[in-house]
Amino acid sequence: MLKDQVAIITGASRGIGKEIAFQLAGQGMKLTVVGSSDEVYASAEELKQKGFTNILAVQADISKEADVQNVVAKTMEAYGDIDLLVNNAGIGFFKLTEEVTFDEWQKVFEVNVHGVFLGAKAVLPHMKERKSGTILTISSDVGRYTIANGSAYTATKYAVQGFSGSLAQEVREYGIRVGTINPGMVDTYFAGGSQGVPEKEDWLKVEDIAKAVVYMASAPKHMVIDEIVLHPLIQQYPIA
Ligand code: NJP
Repeated sequence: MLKDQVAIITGASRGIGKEIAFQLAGQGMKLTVVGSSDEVYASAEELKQKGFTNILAVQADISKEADVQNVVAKTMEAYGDIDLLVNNAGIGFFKLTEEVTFDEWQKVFEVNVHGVFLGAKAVLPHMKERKSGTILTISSDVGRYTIANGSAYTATKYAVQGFSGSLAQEVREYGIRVGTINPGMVDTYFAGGSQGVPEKEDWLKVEDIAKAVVYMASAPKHMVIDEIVLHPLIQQYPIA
């Protein structure tokens, strides 16, 4: 079903986004992979080494409107269509509120919230014209419940939930589906961490999240999966 369709995946340099790219390429999709560092080119190269041919890498900061517009323009130029946007890129940090600088607060909102808005805004005209498309955002379980020492990050993910829910209502009549995937702890490089370390052995794996993306994106046209929440068994949810 996804074969020959076109997907844009943000934050595909590493972690969850990179695995989403591999799994969507495995479904036969044509991809634009996005990251703010040149690591995104290495990620695209790995995909090509595996034999996937329709892989376009665009270095772009999703918090900058011109960058996001460029991603969409390059995708349209290369493939002529956009079926799926996966808003995956995100950053986070965990500290007491009084220790968060205003610069840090602004930065996490710029990437996690503004980036999601800018991505959706840029693909919507194309999807509306075709009366079809899917916009998925990797949000978080903390978009659904609050935690201590993470007020800035939590606030961004609540914002993303609100945005996605509202957008879903707005674009339903155009055949466009909007959903969120809300994971608990995933073994990635998130928040300056390392992937594959023993402490994260029981955490969710990037494959778990990527499979949820494939499932949501390949749902039949008459159906929208609004949200998937998933956790490692070791993680208590919801927090009392
Ligand atoms: O993190 P990481 P994850 N413009 O650090 C890119 C959510 N989540 O895979 O820019 C464009 O391994 C960056 O690439 P680069 C989380 O909130 C996670 O875990 O080149 N791209 C890299 O490819 C986030 O929304 C957990 O450095 C930008 C990628 O983003 C999503 O999962 C739990 C960018 C980050 O890879 C993926 O995070 C949860 C920018 N401005 C939600 N800034 C978890 N891991 O436990 C960063 O609930 N990137």
